[in-house]
Amino acid sequence: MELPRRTRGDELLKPGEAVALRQRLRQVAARHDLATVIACAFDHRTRMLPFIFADTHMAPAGVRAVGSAMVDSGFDKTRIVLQQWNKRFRPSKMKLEGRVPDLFMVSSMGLHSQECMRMIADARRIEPAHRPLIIAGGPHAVYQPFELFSADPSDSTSCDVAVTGEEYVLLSLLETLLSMRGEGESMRSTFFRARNSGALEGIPGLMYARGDRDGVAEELIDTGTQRLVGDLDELPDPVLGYRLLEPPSRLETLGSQALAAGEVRKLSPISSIVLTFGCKFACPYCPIPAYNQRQHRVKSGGRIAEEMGRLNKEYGLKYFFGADDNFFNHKSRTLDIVNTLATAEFDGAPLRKKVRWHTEVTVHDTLQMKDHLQLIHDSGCRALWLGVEDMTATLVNKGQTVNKTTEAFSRLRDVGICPMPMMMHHDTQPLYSPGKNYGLVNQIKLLRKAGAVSLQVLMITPSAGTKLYESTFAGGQVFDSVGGQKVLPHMYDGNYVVASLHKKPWLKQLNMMLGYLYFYNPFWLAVNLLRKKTKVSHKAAGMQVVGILGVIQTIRHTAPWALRLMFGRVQRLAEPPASRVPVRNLGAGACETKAPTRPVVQLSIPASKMAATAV
Ligand code: B12
Ligand code: SF4
Repeated sequence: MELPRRTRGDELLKPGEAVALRQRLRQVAARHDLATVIACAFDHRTRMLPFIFADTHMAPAGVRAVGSAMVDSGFDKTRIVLQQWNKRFRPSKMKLEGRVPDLFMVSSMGLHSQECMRMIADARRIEPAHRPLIIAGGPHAVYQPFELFSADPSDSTSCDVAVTGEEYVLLSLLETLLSMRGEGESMRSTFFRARNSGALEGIPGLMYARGDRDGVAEELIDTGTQRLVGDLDELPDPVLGYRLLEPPSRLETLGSQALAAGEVRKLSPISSIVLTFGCKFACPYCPIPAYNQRQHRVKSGGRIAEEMGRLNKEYGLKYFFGADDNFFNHKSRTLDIVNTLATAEFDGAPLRKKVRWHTEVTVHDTLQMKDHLQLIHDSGCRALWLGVEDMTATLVNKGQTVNKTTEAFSRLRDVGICPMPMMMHHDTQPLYSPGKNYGLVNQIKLLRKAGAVSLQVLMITPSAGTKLYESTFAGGQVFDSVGGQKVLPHMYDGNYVVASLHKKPWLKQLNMMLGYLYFYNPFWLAVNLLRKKTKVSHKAAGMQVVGILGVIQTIRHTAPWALRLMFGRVQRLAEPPASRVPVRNLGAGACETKAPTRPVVQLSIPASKMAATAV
């Protein structure tokens, strides 16, 4: 099921609301002197293609945005810990400037949720009188907040509150809590008083538990869908967040100082940056349009230029990755941004000479922009990731065809922008189809000919918050365990076959490995090194090196799973994960009240008996 949308016309905050909230908080911040640790959950088992390098060399924008919002609201005593760099970090041992923080926040994607829960469990080891208020956020909290609460009396691993929205929701929560906080009172105690008095019910975008036992939910309160910041120029300055990063270490504790500005570029050479949010398409396997309540939100070109310039000046950051869903979504808005970037100056020098940026777009919109690609290159863009999915549009039709994809790729290459295709493998797609463009290898060959510089091949996998999510489970496609091994959250990354009706699901796993090997290998590395030099050919050779290393990691991680799929018995789920306790929904845009759901029912069908049906 997709995330619910607020009433039409009420999806966005009023202009200026986000800025005004931070101004109000700044007036009370000094009095409260909050210390905050924000952790980013990261499961190291996810380290493989397609993001083997980017995953640890790009300090995530989500935790940095939350950190920037805290600092911009006057709460300077804030530290960001990335599990990517601090694998052994133990919240139970954290001290910031000599004291246990008032707030412990944790951000997680669904696939990192085991690590997220491990950190929450560890933070709960701090005795209640000193324990920080535990706040969870990020994509996992947005799409499946109930998973952050325990309903099991023998296990009290729950956050205190999940923020199912963006910075504004968190800051609204803090404003309410600080307005009620007594002298010297802990934030956790204030939170419980606020919750019990009903003071949090008017803040859309929260989920919290009720029950007699701390950490064990008997009921969950969902305050409804957040209002979104419409004008992204109102977001806090991202420069602030980079000052808060914990330096990498093997220790369980925090260091005395945050990472020095001069070290940021070495550890996080790519900077993810918010440019736009939202996408006009409605792919049934994608949660993004519903998350954005069908809104397209943009930052102005001037603000983007200013941010890039300052991030470059303060930290030496040169490479930016737009956190866009579809940067070319709206032609005139895109042109406004790129025109500004192409002509912007920073400290008296053209910005386009100092920075390079990359982002995600669609094939369809690239062709709409075909007359402006040179301008886009001149504004600093050097690579675009395109959701090609299946070039024949059999899996999903976003207006892509073999000819259109080929045209888009060659036009991008001509102006010096690397086309980076993202493909989706699925049950009905064979490895090779003689004389047709349908097979995986046939399409990879076409993409390579068209000029693809890198490749992503992922198996279509159910994603929470999408139209297809529930029906994929109901259709018996989703595996619960294979050969006795449970499918764990970190395996929902598209690299593992965890949902399929193919009678030999191991073939799908093998196909992905072969697809990667067909694209990334020493032969193509040599070809790329030797072939005629073009604007992007050296980048293709570089990507081959990264890709070959990535393939080794990918095969190492996924080959044992392929063997299980071959020989093991597949147990299937009949329902997606759901809250085990009733969820009471308040406020606009909240889903209908759910009754307690039944425990997950499993279908047990030997893999050999499954029909080779399409997804
Ligand atoms: C850039 C990006 C990446 C980059 C960079 C990741 C990084 N290290 O920074 C790369 C390319 C590496 C990547 C990889 C993957 N990604 Co990605 N990625 C994105 C993307 C497009 C933007 C993320 C971003 O920077 N947003 C901007 C920041 C500011 O927003 P945010 O992270 O949502 O944070 C806001 C709120 O969530 C909230 N918040 C966040 N944390 C916290 C914490 C607290 C305490 C609070 C209160 C609030 C809060 O406040 C923030 C500010 O508004 C999103 C889609 C999107 N538009 O958000 C997908 C997305 C995050 N990715 C997703 C996925 C699935 C993946 C992959 C698994 C894809 C794959 N199959 O390989 C891999 C995972 C790799 C790995 N090992 O982790 C999913 C996650 C879905 C989920 N339910 O968890 C998303 C949401 C896309 C989608 N399908 O909807 N990704
Ligand atoms: S085009 Fe991309 S971002 Fe847009 S709905 Fe489809 S998958 Fe999602």
